[in-house]
Amino acid sequence: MNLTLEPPGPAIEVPKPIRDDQVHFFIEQGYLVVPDLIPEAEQAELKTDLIDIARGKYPCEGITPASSDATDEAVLRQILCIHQPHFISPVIEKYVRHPLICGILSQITAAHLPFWDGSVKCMQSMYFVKPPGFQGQAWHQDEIYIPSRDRSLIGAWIALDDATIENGCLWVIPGSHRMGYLYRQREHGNPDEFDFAPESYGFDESLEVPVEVKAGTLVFFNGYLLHRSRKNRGNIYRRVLVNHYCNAWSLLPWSIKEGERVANADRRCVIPVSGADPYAWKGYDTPPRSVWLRNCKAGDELKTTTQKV
Ligand SMILES: O=C(O)CCC(=O)C(=O)O
Repeated sequence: MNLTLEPPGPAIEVPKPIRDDQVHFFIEQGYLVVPDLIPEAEQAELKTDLIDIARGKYPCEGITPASSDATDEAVLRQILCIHQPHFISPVIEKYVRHPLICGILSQITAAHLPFWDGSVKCMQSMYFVKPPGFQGQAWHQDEIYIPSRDRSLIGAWIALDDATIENGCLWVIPGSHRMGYLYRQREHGNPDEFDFAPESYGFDESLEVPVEVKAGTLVFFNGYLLHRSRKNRGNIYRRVLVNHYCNAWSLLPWSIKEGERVANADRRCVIPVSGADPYAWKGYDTPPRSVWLRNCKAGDELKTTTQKV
């Protein structure tokens, strides 16, 4: 039953790649690991695009093109993370719309709601490079940063290197998303382990589990799930493209502007990726030609660590 009078956007058909028990695992635990989703050729395409972005292939604000005689390793060595690479790179945008990933998203993103038709939109991408010696991200819940209206924010974390405890894999607290509680935050006071973002606290950290995965694996996690990653203590990079999505039926009151009300604020720099966008009549904002580079240098360790790209 659809009572809306405004025409939705065109329907985007996607496959339904996972089983019901996997959908239920996600609803219950707040995360889901799907191995072998991205074949080696696609991983290689994403890794090449990372170098291209960092070398300035796509002219934009936020990237100073590296000199042509710099090695790939030197180009990546200073980068913790590139925010919103899909704004500038058609390759990253292609992976935002990856049919298998979006198919899974159409099964789980808002599967906790009694009524949902599988429609999903994307609002953010982040390309973590995380070279050896670089810090991780302290405990947090993504909905602190990108609020949805129905607890449907979801990260699709694409491992492009094996992610291990040594090189700073994700750690999660299974089930911590269930009540939709947002934990308090404070400065973490541990700049060697974590980058500058504050940490959530007020819960039993001993419940955390590491999510060690092979390259090509997808880790999906709900926006209320407590998660963190530690410093890269290995000697290989830990590259991950993580894209964020939510139910297309949810408004997106992200970065409220002056004079705006939370109730109807709705950022429209979004990409529909499955089903139909019920708010298509609002149109879409053109993304700026800019990215934000997070350089979190790990000081002198960088100069001495042997690094493999
Ligand atoms: O991959 C990481 O190190 C952290 C990712 C993360 O915290 C996120 O995507 O919200």
